[in-house]
Amino acid sequence: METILSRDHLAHFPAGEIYDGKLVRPFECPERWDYIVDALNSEGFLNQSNPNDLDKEKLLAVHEKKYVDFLKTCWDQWISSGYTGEAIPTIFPVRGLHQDRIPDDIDGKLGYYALAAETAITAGTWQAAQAAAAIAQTGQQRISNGASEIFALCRPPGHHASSNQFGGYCFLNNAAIAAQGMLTDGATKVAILDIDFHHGNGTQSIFYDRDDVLFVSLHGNPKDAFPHFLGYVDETGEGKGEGTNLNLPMNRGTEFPAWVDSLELGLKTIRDYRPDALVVSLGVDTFKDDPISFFRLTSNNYLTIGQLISGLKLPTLYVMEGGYAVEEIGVNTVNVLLGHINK
Ligand code: OKP
Ligand code: ZN
Repeated sequence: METILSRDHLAHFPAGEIYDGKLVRPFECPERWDYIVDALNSEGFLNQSNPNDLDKEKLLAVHEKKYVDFLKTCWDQWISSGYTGEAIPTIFPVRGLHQDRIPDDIDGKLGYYALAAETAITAGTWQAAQAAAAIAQTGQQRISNGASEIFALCRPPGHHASSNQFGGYCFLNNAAIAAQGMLTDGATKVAILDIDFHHGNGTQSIFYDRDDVLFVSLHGNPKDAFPHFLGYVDETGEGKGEGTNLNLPMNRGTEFPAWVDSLELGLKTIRDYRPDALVVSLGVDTFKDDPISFFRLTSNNYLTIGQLISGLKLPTLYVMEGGYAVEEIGVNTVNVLLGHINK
């Protein structure tokens, strides 16, 4: 299996995340990438390539131009406003406030385009986000050209980013860009399976009213888990998209037998949908020792997950999302890929 990766992820390394009433070192940190590459190397996944340049037109098929322009210019405007720290949103267009007036001031703009407050924008954020999107897109191009499985080692992750919002460590929705690219490049139907611990609210919202993308997500029950305000079972799609969104939330302490029951249901739904290709939003924050999540999967379980997904016999693009038990992230991620190719 070929991996697409880039060192440009290093440009995004914020010093602070709001957590526990403090600015802490972000859980989503650059060395996550190193642990994954080390594990790829030691398991013989030596076919590693850099991405092609991002196709801007395809980016704009998923994200609003104004939002992309905001991401591009945010840091410069932050600095020219006289700030010296990292750009963190502090006010949001919540209930009772205008939803549709975009402020000029950077504090207003940040809040307008933000989903949450933990995610800082820094000098290199746009460069890294663009590189991650290019990685997913290059993986997509390989699949569209006939590859059967590709690993897109994206960092920062993407599944919380909607067409016009960042947050949850995400800026551009790498998996959505890949899925949309597959459609543009000839697929009729694509399925996205999101197995990150957190609900992929951004991906869901991007495709919610469409019937050419099936979105299936296994995640911590939003009553108890980030992103808190989306990811319930009754969200089944709307309009033409009714019936093409499946949320499988699970409660605190969920272990593999129950988790895999949800996976089997998700896989059956994907099979019945008969897509031309599959995008997997691959997060390994379902691991028992993940510091911000509450499922109990073990390292061996990830081998089984890869095996089960490969049973779909679909061209499959794995897109890296979360995983914050940093020392185990490599083994857990590469176990999915090993499971997939060993069948
Ligand atoms: C990004 B991805 C938990 C705080 C959660 C944000 C988590 C973003 C996860 N107490 N903070 O889906 O892995
Ligand atoms: Zn996650």
